[in-house]
Amino acid sequence: MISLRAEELLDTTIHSLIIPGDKVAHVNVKNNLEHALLVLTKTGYTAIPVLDSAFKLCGLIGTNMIMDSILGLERIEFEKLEEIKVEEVMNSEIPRLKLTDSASKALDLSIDHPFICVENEEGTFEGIFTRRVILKQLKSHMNKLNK
Ligand code: 2BA
Repeated sequence: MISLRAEELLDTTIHSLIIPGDKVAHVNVKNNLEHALLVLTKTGYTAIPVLDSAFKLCGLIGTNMIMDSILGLERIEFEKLEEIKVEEVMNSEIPRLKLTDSASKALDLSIDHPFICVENEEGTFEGIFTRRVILKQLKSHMNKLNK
């Protein structure tokens, strides 16, 4: 990934700063929670995007949402993991970015969201913008200022 000056970084579009879709762990909206929990556990991420079969962005699912949905009054009802679909539990009220949005807008959203999903004009998933990427760019800029 290229290293940019701060003004350039904030003015630039997020296009060169995203993790591309083929490198992002995700689940299908029709998968059951058992599969989603498996993907989350194996990848180590706390939340990942939910897509439909046309690769359109539907929402996010996280371990906390899954655990909350199988929490009974006296015990965790693990047997429900197989019955419940991701679409019943996911959060579909999520911020979205377009490839043409500025890094400045993405930085604002990163304050409250560890990652933001990026889609193209047709709503097809393109990748994610993470806190890690923007922090790395800012750190590189600060290092240059101190030299
Ligand atoms: P979390 O899973 O809560 O991860 C928080 C931070 O911990 C990550 O920040 C990263 O620095 C580190 N981390 C966690 N799991 C990791 C792993 N398997 N490999 C390497 N580093 C790991 P960010 O990189 O800024 O990511 C922010 C959030 O974006 C993550 O939150 C996760 O929900 C999502 N994410 C990042 N990369 C992803 C990917 N390739 N696929 C799916 N989701 C991803």
